[in-house]
Amino acid sequence: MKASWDIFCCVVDNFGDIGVTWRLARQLAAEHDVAVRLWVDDLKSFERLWPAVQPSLASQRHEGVEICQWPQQWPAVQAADVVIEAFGCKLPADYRAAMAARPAPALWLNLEYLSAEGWVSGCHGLPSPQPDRLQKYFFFPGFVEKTGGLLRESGLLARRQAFQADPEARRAFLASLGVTVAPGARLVSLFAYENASLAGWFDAMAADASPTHVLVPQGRVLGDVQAWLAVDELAVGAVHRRGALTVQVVPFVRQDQYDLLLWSCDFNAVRGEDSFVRAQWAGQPLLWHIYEQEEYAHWEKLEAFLALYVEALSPAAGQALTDLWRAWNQGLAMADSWRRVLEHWPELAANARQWGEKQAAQPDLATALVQFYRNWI
Ligand code: TRH
Repeated sequence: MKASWDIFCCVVDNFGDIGVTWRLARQLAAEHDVAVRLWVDDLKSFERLWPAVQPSLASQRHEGVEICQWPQQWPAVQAADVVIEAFGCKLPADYRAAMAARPAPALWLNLEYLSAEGWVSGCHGLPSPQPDRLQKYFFFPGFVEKTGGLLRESGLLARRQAFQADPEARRAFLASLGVTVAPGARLVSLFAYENASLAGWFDAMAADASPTHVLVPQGRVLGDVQAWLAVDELAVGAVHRRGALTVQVVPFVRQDQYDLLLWSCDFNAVRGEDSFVRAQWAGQPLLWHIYEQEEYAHWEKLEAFLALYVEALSPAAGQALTDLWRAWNQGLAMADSWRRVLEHWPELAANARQWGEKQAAQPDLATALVQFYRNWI
């Protein structure tokens, strides 16, 4: 009989919580032959990522995953063999009781947020003592050995490489979004939170000698784009030109299509957790707008990642990228660091590809979870 897995997702804000858990659920069902149930408390956010999801349904199946609305009144269900509590969301008390009542114990994993900080490898896989015979462990994704790795579907890099080697596939995908890129223009995708640095960065691209075309999916950063363009409204499809810069609003696409957007661009500005990882698999230089945490805790995460990511770069290229990322995350001027990033472009592009390949040489997160379960049984 197939092992059963229950994944619990509480949408705190934005799309990262459901973005990660849905990606994991899909991969477990598709590649590891397990029965996956995904409990989600906000199906409307989910629908944005996967439009086939119907928010009114208590239960539905997509991509081999049983998707259940996490109800106020918890139903009597059997607890699964493996239970994933994503990002510290609290399991329903009745479900915990169902776990304790199982004849064979369930494996309970707290899937943590992604961080490159050094302490992560020391905490990955540690037990978290619980009453009632329950066995809970911390599971940390990460970029280095002794962490749980990153979400990466089987064959992902080969699919990306085939797409990037096929100009017609790129052209057709962009055309489906209403995008036509002028020959020689640098294509940039921009997914970010509100950001005070945007005006300075856009000024620099507008003043550049070579053309840049920025695609902005509908979302939180549009207010800053609108202010920079000095327009009252920015609907999907809007295209504006200022100097060498073309700015275009594109729809928020389905999660798997978002990969194609990242693969199509020469540079990707991303945010949060899931888009950040997908941009790394795109193999192109990137800019991360990290999710802000209390007491500036996000800053150490940003610096820890940068330290790893620039390791193989020349000091000048590494400094240019580091300065750009710091400026973007502090609302500072971008013109100087962007100019230096452009100077080191070929080196940064090669590093982005190598970084993706190095990461892909480690076991992916779903495989690591399945292996952890096998070792635990
Ligand atoms: O949306 P995010 O900012 O999400 C999060 C959450 O806020 C979470 O609480 C926080 O802790 C975490 O960040 C760090 O960013 P993220 O993680 O990149 O999620 C965005 C998802 O949206 C991702 O799965 C990609 C998807 N997406 C699409 O499917 N289509 C699109 O057009 C775009 C732009 C994104």
